[in-house]
Amino acid sequence: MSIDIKKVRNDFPELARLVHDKPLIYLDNAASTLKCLPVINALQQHYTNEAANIHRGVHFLSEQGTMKYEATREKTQSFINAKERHEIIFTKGTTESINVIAQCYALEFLNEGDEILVSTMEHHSNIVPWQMAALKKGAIVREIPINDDGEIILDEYKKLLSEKTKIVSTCHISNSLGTINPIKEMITLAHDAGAIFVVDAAQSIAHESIDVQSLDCDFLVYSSHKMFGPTGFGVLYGKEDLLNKMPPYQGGGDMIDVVSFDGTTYNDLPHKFEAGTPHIAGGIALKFAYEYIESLGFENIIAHEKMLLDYATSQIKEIEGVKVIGEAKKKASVLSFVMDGGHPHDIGTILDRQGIAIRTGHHCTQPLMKRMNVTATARASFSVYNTLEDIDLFIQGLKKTKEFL
Ligand code: 7TS
Repeated sequence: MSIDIKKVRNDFPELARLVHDKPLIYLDNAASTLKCLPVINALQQHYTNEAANIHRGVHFLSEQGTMKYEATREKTQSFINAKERHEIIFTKGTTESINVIAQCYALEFLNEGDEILVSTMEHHSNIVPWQMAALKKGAIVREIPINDDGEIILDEYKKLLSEKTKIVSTCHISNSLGTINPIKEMITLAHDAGAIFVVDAAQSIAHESIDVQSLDCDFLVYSSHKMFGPTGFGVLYGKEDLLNKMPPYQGGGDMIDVVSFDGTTYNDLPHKFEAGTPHIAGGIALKFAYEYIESLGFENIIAHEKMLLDYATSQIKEIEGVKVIGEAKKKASVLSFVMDGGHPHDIGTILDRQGIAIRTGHHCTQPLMKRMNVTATARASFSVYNTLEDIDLFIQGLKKTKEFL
């Protein structure tokens, strides 16, 4: 079976719209994907017919909402193959998930001189929360270096690991380079050194099959909006024993057992980490994003995106003065580049006038930009609904841009 591209494109209504009177060519999928009909329908259904608060009501709508919301937790468990349903914590997204770990694990269990390792290619949300925790604890955030192709240097990583290392946190796939990191090997090495491992799966969740038990990662985080799901919703997977020993993140409704001025006790997992009314519609709709991805199949998604990346890479390299940033041997569907004589923002703006959406800038990875000796890149990132024609138009657009500049 392969991707039925016509059908897939029909499942994403936004692809039918015009931008500046041109058909939309959406190549900014690493920032956020478009939304598929089952997700849109679930959101509409909730707000039209089923809105009510969950977890606390005895009335029909509240119970129905609770069931649907909790069904997404069960689906999440099976999607990433977590051992327990209550190891799935719902958050606002990747950023919040990492902040939960930094504040409830790092701040709680790290001591002065302990080390947290993150790689050069991390998104700021996988650097800054660790720095904030480290600053308070006198711990040190150290950088796992990468080579010129944008790959983690495993020998350097091994050298950095020591009894001081308490946490290692890296992305599975880099948002700026597309590099697929050897996380399974890195997790084993971290565990051998006595450290826990956090996987930032923001860029991989829609592009690779993930099995947290086989990886044996301690935490894994991602955002729903990068996998055809709603914004403002995300996942924090954590091993039960770690989540149990962590204090709550925020205080409020739902996260308590008994509240009293003599002392409050907390709820069990997962609710201990889920204070307040969540993004109910978002949670309910995420289930449909998982099911949509499953209906396509990761084998087909990977094959389709690889075809797009290989074609786009070969085409872009034909354009004189264009340099690809990030040439890892194992790459996902992200193509970052710079062009002689053209600032990435200008490239992005000119392409936009042709209906082509790409991202430009530092992509929230300033240390990486410095390492690659650029201040910014232009980045095209592909998803399962993109076509070879999209890439032809993008390449034509780039050639026009080059003439213009
Ligand atoms: N980690 C990685 C690897 C990411 O790509 C992103 C978002 C985040 C964390 C943060 O996710 P959020 O959903 O909490 O914001 N990356 C991008 C991007 O590449 N362009 O815009 C957002």
